[in-house]
Amino acid sequence: NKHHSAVFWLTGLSGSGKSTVANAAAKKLHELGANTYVLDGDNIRHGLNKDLGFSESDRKENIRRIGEVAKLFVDSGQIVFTAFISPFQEDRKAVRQLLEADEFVEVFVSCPLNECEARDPKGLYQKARSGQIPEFTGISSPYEAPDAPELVLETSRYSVDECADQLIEFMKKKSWI
Ligand code: GGZ
Repeated sequence: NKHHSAVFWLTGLSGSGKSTVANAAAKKLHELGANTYVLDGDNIRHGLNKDLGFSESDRKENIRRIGEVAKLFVDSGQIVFTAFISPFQEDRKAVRQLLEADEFVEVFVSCPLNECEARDPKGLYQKARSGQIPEFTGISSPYEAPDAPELVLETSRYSVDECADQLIEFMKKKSWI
C-alpha cells in the first residue's frame, strides 16, 4: 500500500493555479492514505527564502533551495508538490538532475497570460502593468515554458478538480499509488 515518493514540480505563470491544483491533489492523495506535502510561497518565500527577491539570480537561488528541500522530503517518503513560477528552463533542469529519473515530474500548469491577467487574484498584474512591480513574470520578466514536461495541466480548459484528477491518474498509470 506504500506509494512511490516523487516531486511533482508545477511550473507556470502567477495566477495559473499552481498552488490551488497542488493543494487539491494533495487532499485527494491524503484521502487515499498517501503522505504528501506542498511547498509554495506561503511556506518557503515567507520563511527559508525570505532573503530572496525576484531578480534573475534570486529566482535561481530560490529554485535551487526549493529543489534541495524537495529532495529531502522525497528521501523522507513524501509525495511532494512544488508550486513556484520557476521561470527558467536551466534552473528546473538543475533540480531534475538532483533527483532520480522517476523522482522528478515536471508539470506545466498552462494558462494563457491574458487569462491569468484577467483572474489577477491579488491585483499583481495590474500593479505590474502600472510599473509598481518591476520584473514581473510575463510582463517585464521572461517565462520559459517547459520543452518536454511529463504532464500539462490546462487550467483554462479544466476545473481545479479535473486537473487534480489528471495528476492522480498519472500516478495511478505508473502504479505509484
Ligand atoms: C512574479 C511575483 C513578483 C514578480 C511578487 N514576479 O501569484 P502569486 O504572487 O502568489 O505568485 C507570485 C509569487 C512568485 O514567487 P515564486 O517563488 O513562485 O517565483 S519564482 O519561481 O520566479 O522565484 C506572485 C508574487 O510571488 N510575486 N513579485 N516580480 N511573481
